[in-house]
Amino acid sequence: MDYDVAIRGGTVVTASDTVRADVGIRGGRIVAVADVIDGARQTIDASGLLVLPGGIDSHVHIAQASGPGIVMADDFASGTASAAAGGNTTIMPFAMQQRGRGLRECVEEYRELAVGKCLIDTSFHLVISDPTPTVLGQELPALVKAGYTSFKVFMTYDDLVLNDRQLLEVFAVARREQALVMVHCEGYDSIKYLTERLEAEGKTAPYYHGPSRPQIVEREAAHRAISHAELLDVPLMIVHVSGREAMEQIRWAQQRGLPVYAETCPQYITLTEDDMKGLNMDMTGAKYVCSPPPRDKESQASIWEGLQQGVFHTFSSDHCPFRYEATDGKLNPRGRTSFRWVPNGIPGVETRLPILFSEGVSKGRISLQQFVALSSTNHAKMYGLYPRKGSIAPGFDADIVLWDAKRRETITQSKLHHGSDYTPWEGFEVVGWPVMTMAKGKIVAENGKIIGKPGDGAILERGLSPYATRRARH
Ligand code: DUC
Ligand code: ZN
Ligand code: ZN
Repeated sequence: MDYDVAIRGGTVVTASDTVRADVGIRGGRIVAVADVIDGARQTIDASGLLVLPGGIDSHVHIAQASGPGIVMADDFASGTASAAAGGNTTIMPFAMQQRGRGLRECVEEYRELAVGKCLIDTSFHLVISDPTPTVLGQELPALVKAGYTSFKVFMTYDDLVLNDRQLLEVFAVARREQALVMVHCEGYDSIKYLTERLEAEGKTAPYYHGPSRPQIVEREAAHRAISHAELLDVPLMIVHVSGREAMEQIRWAQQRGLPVYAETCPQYITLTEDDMKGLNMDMTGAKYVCSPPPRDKESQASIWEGLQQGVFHTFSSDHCPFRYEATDGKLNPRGRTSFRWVPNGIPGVETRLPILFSEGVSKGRISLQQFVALSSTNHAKMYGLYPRKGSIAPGFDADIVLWDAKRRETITQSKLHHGSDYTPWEGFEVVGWPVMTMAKGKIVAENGKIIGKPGDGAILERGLSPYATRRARH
């Protein structure tokens, strides 16, 4: 048998096993995992390296408008290049409906931005912000059938928030179509109330982003979303969980047997609210403003507990890149000074895997199997890409990252490929680094150098999530 590529001498790690094996690739797919693979046109020496399924980041924002005049710092070329350099082979951004517009036309616009630009495979979730009868009765069911099998709803933000009645109506469609609903759990009215109170007290520095949306606000919304989902008997994915309070709601639901799933992110295991103080409460704190906000050390410890015990299924970046020093950036948000105008979100698609590996595997908090599950396999399973993506076995796409588990690196902006002009992890030291990323059998990034080309990545439709089909098959 002949192969296009053989990856030889490495240690193959999946969500269930660690084995010394070679990997044979033909036509962009894995066709053999064996003791010895000879007879390949190209041989890659992986001795001393881990051979992992490419990272799947199921929560990123690319080229999304974020209010008037504010656009994200990554387009699909830079966002996917950055992802690939960080060891990822698939990303899942959002196609966001703007209020007053049809869902289908918004989706088409996002697709247009992505087609021909992506270096790695890309698959969209939807965001529903205007659940009109046409959206719920026609557009959404048609889009689920067309492969957009997950969608996000928000419980906050002026231009995105759904009220309880609307949430229930969207959940009902998810149940009927067996799509997976993702929820941003933070309570709109509480945030608005607290924001106005803080501003009236003159507390407008970026630091007060945290006190304007404390854990109680996230916990209340998580409980409300879980209750609505239970009422309608629909599975739920709660995204970007920041700390103990919301996590305990999720664990409570899971212990009652409810199909409630959860995601967390690097910021909630490494950053704290103090980062938003910047230098002496100046605007540099804006570099860490994201929602929900980073919490405290105690919350970080609870998130680790949730990662270790399986409360969390996915670990995503929530890459939401803005520039700091730019007219559309975080330093001078729309010419205003209050934290309320700082765009919410931080870049992180390229640093997600090194941070989880270093803080998790290198520090002995999670196993290699848990790392692979949390960074790749569970994303594929959760969002209908399995068994095409998310593991190393015959039949899977040859989406592979060669990983140096011993390599020490210091994260710094000059090493990264995203469109932001900073990283929140400047100076952060990690042990474990991606040295080569291969997507569908072709090298897309090697040692920080981008080799792939825009258009190499496809826009993928997905199957239904087995987690959304209620009597779960997973
Ligand atoms: N929610 C996200 O999912 N990403 C960035 C900001 C936000 O509120
Ligand atoms: Zn969100
Ligand atoms: Zn997000």
